[in-house]
Amino acid sequence: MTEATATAADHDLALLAQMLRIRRFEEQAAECYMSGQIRGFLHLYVGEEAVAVGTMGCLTAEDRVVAAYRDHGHALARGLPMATIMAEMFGKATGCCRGRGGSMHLFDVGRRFYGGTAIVGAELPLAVGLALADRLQQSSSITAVFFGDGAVAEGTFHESLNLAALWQLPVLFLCENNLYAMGTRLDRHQAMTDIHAKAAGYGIAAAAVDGMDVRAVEAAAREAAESVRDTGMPFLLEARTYRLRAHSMYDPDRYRPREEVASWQAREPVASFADRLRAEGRLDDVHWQRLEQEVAAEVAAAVAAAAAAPVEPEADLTRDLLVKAEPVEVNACPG
Ligand SMILES: Cc1ncc(C[n+]2csc(CCOP(=O)(O)OP(=O)(O)O)c2C)c(N)n1
Ligand SMILES: [Mg+2]
Repeated sequence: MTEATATAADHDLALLAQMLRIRRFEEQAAECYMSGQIRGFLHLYVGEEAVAVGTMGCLTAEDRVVAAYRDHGHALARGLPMATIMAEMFGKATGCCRGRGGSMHLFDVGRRFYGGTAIVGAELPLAVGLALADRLQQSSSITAVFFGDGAVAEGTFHESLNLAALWQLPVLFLCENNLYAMGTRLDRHQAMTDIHAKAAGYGIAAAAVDGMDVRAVEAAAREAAESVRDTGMPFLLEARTYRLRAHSMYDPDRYRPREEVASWQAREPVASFADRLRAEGRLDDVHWQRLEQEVAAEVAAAVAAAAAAPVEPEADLTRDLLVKAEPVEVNACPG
């Protein structure tokens, strides 16, 4: 094996390991939810791993990342420690937001990971604002924002694309088109379902990619990120993917034909990439088992640490509150 092929093989195995970490983390999170250790909302990223993993490697540590509420995979791929994410989901003080944000609000300024946003479409103007700040400060960072097909129906999608193009802002818009916004299929809320084609209306370059294929995502994301860096202009990449679990833990998932789910399941990104690497002679059973064991140990350690961690002390409850506690005079505002 030449040095170049060895490096390519290592890279592929790293992609596989990242996707497996997300998959096993999500499966464990579902179990912790059923046992009552995780409460509130929980949206799993199972089936969509190739999108976050394929994209994140094309960004530098100085770039900025914004995600929607299905954000565990993005946070893991961005390098937030698994234990910190799990603790956050357990509502513990050792979580990345000291347990105040939970599953939908993972956040880490040091890693330039700005959410986790529960409001559909809210991630888009946030990303435009971050990119505007970077442009004004003449920074070379770009901002990548992940959003769902459901966000395309929001006004913020159009406003954000328009302003990013008008003000020439370095935003990589990454639409995770998994065909559904809760129970609403894309063709029931969009007159024109080719999401990337909508970018033309704002003069923004765009492409679509198979979001189940991590290599394809990586190649497309690299081109897209390079375009944003080289031109300073936005780019819209639509990754066509599928969530293999229900929308959230509350969703009975009765709106999707079984054959449809099965056809996407057959192409699920972790197993299909592992099969491909086996066929190429880059992965064998021993390696796969070792990988599974390493990931299982990391997940188990994250759960144990989260379970043992304290909740935030009561004395800290008013920490970070912006509103003063003094009574406000009613009708103090003239007119
Ligand atoms: C502004 C707003 N409207 C409605 C909701 C309720 N809601 C939560 S998730 C969701 C669907 C979003 O679908 P999509 O953007 O495709 O993301 P996916 O769940 O498929 O990842 C909706 C409508 C919300 N959170 N925010
Ligand atoms: Mg969706």
